[in-house]
Amino acid sequence: MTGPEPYISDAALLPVYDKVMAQERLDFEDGLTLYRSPDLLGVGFLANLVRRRLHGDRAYYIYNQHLNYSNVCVNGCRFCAFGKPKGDPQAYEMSLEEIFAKIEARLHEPITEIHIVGGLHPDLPFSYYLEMLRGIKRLRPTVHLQAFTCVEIAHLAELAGLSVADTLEALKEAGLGSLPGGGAEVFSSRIRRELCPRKLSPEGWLQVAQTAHRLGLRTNATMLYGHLETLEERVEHLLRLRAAQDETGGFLTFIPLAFHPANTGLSHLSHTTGFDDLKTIAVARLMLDNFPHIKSFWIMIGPKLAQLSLTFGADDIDGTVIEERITHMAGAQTPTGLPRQALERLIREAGCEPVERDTLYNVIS
Ligand code: V47
Repeated sequence: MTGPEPYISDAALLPVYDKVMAQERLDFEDGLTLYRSPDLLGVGFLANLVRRRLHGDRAYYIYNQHLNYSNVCVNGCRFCAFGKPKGDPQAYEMSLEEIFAKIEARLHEPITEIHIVGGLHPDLPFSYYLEMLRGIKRLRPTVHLQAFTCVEIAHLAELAGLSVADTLEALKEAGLGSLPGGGAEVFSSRIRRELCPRKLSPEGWLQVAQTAHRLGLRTNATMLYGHLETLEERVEHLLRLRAAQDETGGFLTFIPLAFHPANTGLSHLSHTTGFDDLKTIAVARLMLDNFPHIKSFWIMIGPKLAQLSLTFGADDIDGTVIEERITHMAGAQTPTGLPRQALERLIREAGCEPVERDTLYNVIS
């Protein structure tokens, strides 16, 4: 290769190319330049340079099971079709027996992670959450429990009358392995006022994540994009995550979440476009230089785009999933699960090597 010109047609990207080659940190203006550039292939080329530097041609997936134990939620976020107030005809909460039956029904499968997320239930006792983790561990002693977003953790701490650190310690003792990345949405006070005024603040979300890191728990991070946020607010969100990661280093994976409008308070909005989905993955890979992994969640952007994202900065396409409600309540047309062979085929045909991982990215096969 003589220079980047055959791969980059937008001259505005050339200074960013120089920084990427020199492994220099990108700043707010670089983030905006990347987002504003019409040269998607150029931005993808830059993100792919970083992705290959970190992971070669490996692409990860996991054999996991999702469990959404209850959709009862006191927050009422406008972008969410999943959460319902208590007493709503569509509200549900699983008993511990129902949860254990769901785990038992799939004991014959080589599941390595159970991903557990729910709404903010007003009155389920803290013991319910502890017993949930303990009971699942009894049934599947070696499984990794990735459970409860930072928002749920703050809510449980309040319910239990404990500090966040003591809440996390108690959950860890009951079997908690790591925290999923949900609930971050966009760290903009304007967006939070408009869409989720009752939700844990950005500072609160970051504090829970960093407390978890200090206790030795890894956590993920997300950004819900494609609703009312500006490009500036997206870049700001990424920079706040990067600054937090500089301090505690416990974030494992960043997952951009494409907004699904159906059945939400924003149902008049359109879906995200493929261009924006790929661009967002690529910008995340380039800005989050201290995040080991960028995951495209195929449930939200579809298997075909998730496959393409593997050459736009993503090194992970999540997993088998099987039963997912948050995106499907908001109108997702994707399947609710994919078999291992389908995931491996997507990865292989993208020119990558499929690597089955556990939650902490230890290689399984
Ligand atoms: O926090 C809610 C988002 C999140 C909608 O950590 C919506 O590996 C799109 O965080 N359209 C939960 N998104 C899911 C989540 C997640 C998913 C996969 C992997 C991981 C991980 C985390 O879903 C919520 C919220 O930000 N969400 N409503 C909607 N209408």
